[in-house]
Amino acid sequence: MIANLFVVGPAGSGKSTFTAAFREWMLKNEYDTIVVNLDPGADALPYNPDIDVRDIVDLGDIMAEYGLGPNGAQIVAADLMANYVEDIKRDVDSYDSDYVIYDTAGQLELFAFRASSEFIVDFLGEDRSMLAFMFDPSLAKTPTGFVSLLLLSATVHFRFYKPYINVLTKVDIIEDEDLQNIANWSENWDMLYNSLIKDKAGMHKELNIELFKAMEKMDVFRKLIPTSSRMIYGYEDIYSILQMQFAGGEDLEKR
Ligand SMILES: Nc1nc2c(ncn2[C@@H]2O[C@H](COP(=O)(O)OP(=O)(O)OP(=O)(O)O)[C@@H](O)[C@H]2O)c(=O)[nH]1
Ligand SMILES: [Mg+2]
Repeated sequence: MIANLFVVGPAGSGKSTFTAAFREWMLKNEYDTIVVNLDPGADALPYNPDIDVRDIVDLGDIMAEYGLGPNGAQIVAADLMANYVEDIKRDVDSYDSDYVIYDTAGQLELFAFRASSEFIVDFLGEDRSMLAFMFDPSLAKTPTGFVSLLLLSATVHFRFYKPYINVLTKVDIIEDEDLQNIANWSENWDMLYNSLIKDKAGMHKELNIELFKAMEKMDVFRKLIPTSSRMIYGYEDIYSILQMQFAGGEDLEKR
């Protein structure tokens, strides 16, 4: 195994579609890759998972057994997954695949803020894991939305303490002007700061300065990788980052 990529992000940000499209790109380029669905609440997936946690943990059963509604059952399911992590790892290992992409729970907090997830990521990914945090352009196109997502991705990083990348999804449906703004903000923090001040004129300037200083210290500023699952765009960049992180940039032999 070369690398494990855990795809995380807010509900509807494009995790499952990203997972499907990245796998397609990897396989087209002959990189041995499997996909694991770690979302017990997934209804329909845009890919056929090689390993599917829904085969192990069934939301309907949990609702019946514990007398819970769908939200409570999702929480129990997220924690129950940890009990089966050895089985999942055995399945993953049996593929002997170079790359493993993990699609995670729809609601970010189910993945990011349960103690069980930390254990699951450490156990499955060992020391070869990276997180890919999805930025939905509908939120990222406003300065406050962009800063909120930066902070959220930093919080997830803080929880797992693994290398991470920030990915902008759905660039095929975003206006050119919005895309340009997001690109500028992701590369030039002064521009982000100025847009924030303009957008929220009433916001206390000092507060923003302190917030930005803290963000800089936390190293949350990083370039966003633009992608589109519709256009299969941006996946070479994701692959390159994985290579840089885990294989020193060398393009390893295809199988
Ligand atoms: N146009 C376009 N739509 C996209 C893209 N990626 C995702 N979508 C759409 O965005 C919606 C949400 O995508 P999903 O992949 O289900 O997002 P998710 O984060 O897995 O969602 P949950 O697991 O339900 O939280 C779907 O309607 C997708 O078709 C993209 O690159 N381009
Ligand atoms: Mg999903």
